Amino acid sequence: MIDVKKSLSRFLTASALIILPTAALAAADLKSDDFVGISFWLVSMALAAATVFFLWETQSVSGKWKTSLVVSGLVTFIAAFHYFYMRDVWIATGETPTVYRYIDWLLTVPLLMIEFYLILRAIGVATAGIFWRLLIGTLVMLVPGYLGEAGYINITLGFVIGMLGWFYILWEIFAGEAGKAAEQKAPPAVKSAYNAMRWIVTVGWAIYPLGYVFGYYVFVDAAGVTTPAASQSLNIIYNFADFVNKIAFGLLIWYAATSDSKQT
Ligand SMILES: *C/C=C(C)/C=C/C=C(C)/C=C/C1=C(C)CCCC1(C)C
Repeated sequence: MIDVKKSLSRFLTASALIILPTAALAAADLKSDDFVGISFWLVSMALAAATVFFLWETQSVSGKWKTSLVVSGLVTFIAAFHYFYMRDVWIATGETPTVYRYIDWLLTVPLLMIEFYLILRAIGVATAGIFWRLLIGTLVMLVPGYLGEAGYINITLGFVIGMLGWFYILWEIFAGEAGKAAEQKAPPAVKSAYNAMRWIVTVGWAIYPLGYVFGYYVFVDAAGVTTPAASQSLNIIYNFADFVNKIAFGLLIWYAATSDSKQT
């Protein structure tokens, strides 16, 4: 008999394998001393590989974990595509690809927040309130960040409101309903995954505001004009952050899923 789920996951994995390299065949001319361009290239390939890995691995985890792994694969898939575009913008123009960056975040950050919801749902303690609060926190963090970086509002105003959005997310996953549910009701494998995930959102996500500070405050000359070092550091820091927060985050979920699936 044909196992439909298995075939579907193989089909998805194969599609990713075919589509992603096609998108990567850009006519970009990477210079050997363009380290920001190199970082775009490295992260785009790591994201593409992670996508194939997460989708493929859905086959070897138990049912309740499959959705979490698929979402991890979607995050890296969406990001890989945006990285191909961002890489080309950077290599062709030397400019910061702010709009692609934020479109990517606008899709992938809510998906990462859904991971918290899914991991709690897998043990039957998720509520709609958790989902909505994490989503609102995401928007309050990202929209002002974009408006600041794109020059629609004051750079500091965008930063401050964005920070408040991030703190709201942290509050929810540590002390709010989500944090309490995980604390009180989760079995060990889920609890340790949840713990590790929220530390990524604390420490790993802190890399982003750091990039913002380097890009808009540190490398600004006496006349208030940004220097090339500003956009270089901004992009290197954001690229590194995406590597940690999309791939390492997914690997944590994969680790929890495979350990939990072996036990049951
Ligand atoms: C995959 C992409 C991720 C996980 C992106 C996360 C982005 C942030 C945590 C951004 C945070 C920011 C602030 C906390 C202050 C304002 C500036 C931002 C938007 C860079």
